[in-house]
Amino acid sequence: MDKTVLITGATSGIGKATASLLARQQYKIIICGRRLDVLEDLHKELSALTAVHLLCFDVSDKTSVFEKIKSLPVEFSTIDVLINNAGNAHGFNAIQDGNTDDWDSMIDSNIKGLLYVSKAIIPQMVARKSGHIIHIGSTAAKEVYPNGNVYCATKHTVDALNQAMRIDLNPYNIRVGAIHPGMVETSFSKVRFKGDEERANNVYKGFDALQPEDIADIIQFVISRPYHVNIADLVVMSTAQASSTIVNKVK
Ligand code: 8X3
Repeated sequence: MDKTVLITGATSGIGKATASLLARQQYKIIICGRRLDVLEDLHKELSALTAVHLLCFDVSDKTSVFEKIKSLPVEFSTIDVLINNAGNAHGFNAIQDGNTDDWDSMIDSNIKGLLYVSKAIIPQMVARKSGHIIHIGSTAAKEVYPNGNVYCATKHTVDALNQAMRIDLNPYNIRVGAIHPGMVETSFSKVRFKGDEERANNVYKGFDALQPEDIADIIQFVISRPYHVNIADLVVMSTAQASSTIVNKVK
């Protein structure tokens, strides 16, 4: 496989599952994340399967994003697919009780980080008149739910940017699309609830939640369509989930 895929947030959850699946299918992959030790372990594991390069940076650190992407060795520097996956939820409070540091963190990674990484990679896609950008949004990009406020706003922005990039990049033959997962059993809720494992685990109890591998599978499907096919916008929930607030849980 001569396609190179760059994945942000590759150290856990959907990003890690996607890196593993694409490595098994011999895509060349660039794994990006903030935790060097985890990236190194993953690099070691996946190098047995395919060509892997790691880039350690925080997507919200503008200078670092541009420097690291510029530092890619020539054999990894042509990026065919960008997967904008990094992002998180911090806190779960009504707007009047929200923590402004949490708001900053979500806006910095989910919006600004996605923009910086895209800005660092889009010019080469424009020059080549080819490329594929996939945004990992959320059902929170499509509806707002109690206490979701700023997180939902950041994901609505991802939805808007997905549409905006598709429009602006349309003359350049670039594919742009988003996948919007519902509840996926990852460390997402643990981060949102600031380490409260019991509360986090309860989110995924009583129903068959989506697993990160389910979304990785869909990403692999999306990127392997013939080039004239662009999956523009895809909402994915577990069968038990009907909306952000309606989940059929066994009592
Ligand atoms: C994650 C899904 O339901 O917590 O983006 O918003 S949810």
